[in-house]
Amino acid sequence: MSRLSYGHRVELHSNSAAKALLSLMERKKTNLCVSVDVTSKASFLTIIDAVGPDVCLVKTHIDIIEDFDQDLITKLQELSAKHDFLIFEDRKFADIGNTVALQYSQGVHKIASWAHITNAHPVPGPGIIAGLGSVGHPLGRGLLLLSEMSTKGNLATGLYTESAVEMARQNRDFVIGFIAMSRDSLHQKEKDDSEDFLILTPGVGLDTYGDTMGQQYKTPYEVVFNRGCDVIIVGRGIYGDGKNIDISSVQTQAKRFRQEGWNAYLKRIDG
Ligand code: BMP
Repeated sequence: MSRLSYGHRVELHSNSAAKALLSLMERKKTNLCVSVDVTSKASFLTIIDAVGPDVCLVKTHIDIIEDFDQDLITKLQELSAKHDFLIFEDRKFADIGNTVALQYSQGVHKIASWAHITNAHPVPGPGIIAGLGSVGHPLGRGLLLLSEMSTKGNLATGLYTESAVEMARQNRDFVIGFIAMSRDSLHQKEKDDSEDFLILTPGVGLDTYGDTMGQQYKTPYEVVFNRGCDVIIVGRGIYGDGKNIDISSVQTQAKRFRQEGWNAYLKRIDG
């Protein structure tokens, strides 16, 4: 499956967010997602406008923005239209179905109203998909399950990962893929050509191996070519610590990661 082009995989999905993301990657020729983990509205929008031409997806942690308001969402949506990218709120829902449905649709952020994609930990069991799906599926949204994590010592391994994949298989209309470190957990069934999941991978860097809090980085080539992942998620590798943002350096780094990710993908489908 991972040897098929993004464009060829569009028709293997029924979910509109998955279709839109695969078409966009094919059209724009990028598999780069920038994770914009800064705390002011101004920096957030500045970085997104700078990286917009090079990304397929912008990943947000909307709850870290100090001066969040509805205008930020309006501007984010304008940038999404201007630069042609989708929006992924990295909310990591992890509660019972009834609670996550409320967290997804209500409160200050009303995530379901603007995020094309969000994600959840599978730890509560299938009820979390039912809860989020009751809100997101009618809106054409897509869900990613965290079947693995990038950090040292994380518990999402072995049977846990396999169970996450099974939960996704039971809910393919809404679960479009995984946050994972490789395609390995899917291999057996993906031989059956009707199954296709997206693998989005954080913990991607080119100049450092990690941080002081357990993050571990792999290169775009390693995750896309060797491990068969589809989208590289890069944060600090592009904008540093988020203070004193140097726009031209942000743009240079975004183009660098884009090129590395795309070349690894071309080599993979050529394979
Ligand atoms: P950075 O490239 O700056 O290390 O940022 C990585 C981003 O990906 C963060 O927003 C983090 O929340 C997210 N992430 C991760 O690093 N590892 C995971 O396993 C799952 C994540 O969502």
